[in-house]
Amino acid sequence: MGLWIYLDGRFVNEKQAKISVFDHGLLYGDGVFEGLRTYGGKVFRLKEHIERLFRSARAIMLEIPVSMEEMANIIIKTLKKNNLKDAYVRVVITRGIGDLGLDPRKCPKPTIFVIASKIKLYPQEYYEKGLSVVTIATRRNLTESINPAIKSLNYLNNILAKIEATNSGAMEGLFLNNEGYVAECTGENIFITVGNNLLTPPIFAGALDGITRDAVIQLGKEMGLNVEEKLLTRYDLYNADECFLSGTAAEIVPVTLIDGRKIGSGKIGNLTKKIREKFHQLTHTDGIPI
Ligand code: PXG
Repeated sequence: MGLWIYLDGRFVNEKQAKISVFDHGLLYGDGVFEGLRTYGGKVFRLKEHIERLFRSARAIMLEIPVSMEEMANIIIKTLKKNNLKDAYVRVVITRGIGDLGLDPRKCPKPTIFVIASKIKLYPQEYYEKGLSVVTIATRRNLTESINPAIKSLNYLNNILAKIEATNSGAMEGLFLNNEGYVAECTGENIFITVGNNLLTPPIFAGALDGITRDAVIQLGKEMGLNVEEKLLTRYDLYNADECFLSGTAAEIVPVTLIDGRKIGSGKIGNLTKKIREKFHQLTHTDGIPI
């Protein structure tokens, strides 16, 4: 059996879903992607994900050969074809097949594929007891080099960070930007709470414009918290009451240890619990039906 993969206009079985060794997505990491989730048969923030995909593509001068509406239909069709209600969807657009050599003008047609499957970033127990996070020596890509707002296929910065974190025995790595301010984690945005304040670094600090981050900001405001996008240092994190990460794949995951320092009580905090609960409610009420 296996999954049905959307690949350049048709559905192929995962065993047959192959792309060329001359695809620049593989040769140079030249392309963009998105990761979405569906909950109970509804796609969460479909429009926002598609808009971000097109923004990423525009930033690297990659023209996606389908419209935003067609892209939405492709995603829905892939979910239907695989009969999935609770899924993780990976949308990838590469520069396409070209010559050896960087020149993207030699790639006439972008490759599009969509995988609808499952994802689990951390074992379930960490959602209850919290993650340990370490600051890694590798700095987040400079916004002037590869802007972290671009969700590109070039994830080596993140992978190096993940390796460093794993080598130090932590579950996640914390990225600082070149000035030493907190940016984000390897595949998640970061939040802290201090009293009634819910704080997260601004995008310009070197973070992805996370769609879960956006939802958390909205929920925080609805809960009456004072939400601020603020430059944060590690000192701010160490002295926070609570800390958690947000991402489509990770959802909301508490952080209870940073660089060996217990955060707050060292246990998942009450605001984190409440925000997580509200986020789950939102994912089950909001969304475009498959
Ligand atoms: N920062 C980075 C660097 C990410 O890659 C997020 C933050 C969270 O953004 P969203 O919009 O998801 O709330 C991400 C998310 C995958 C995969 O394999 C993708 C991400 C993270 C982990 C795995 O598709 N991107």
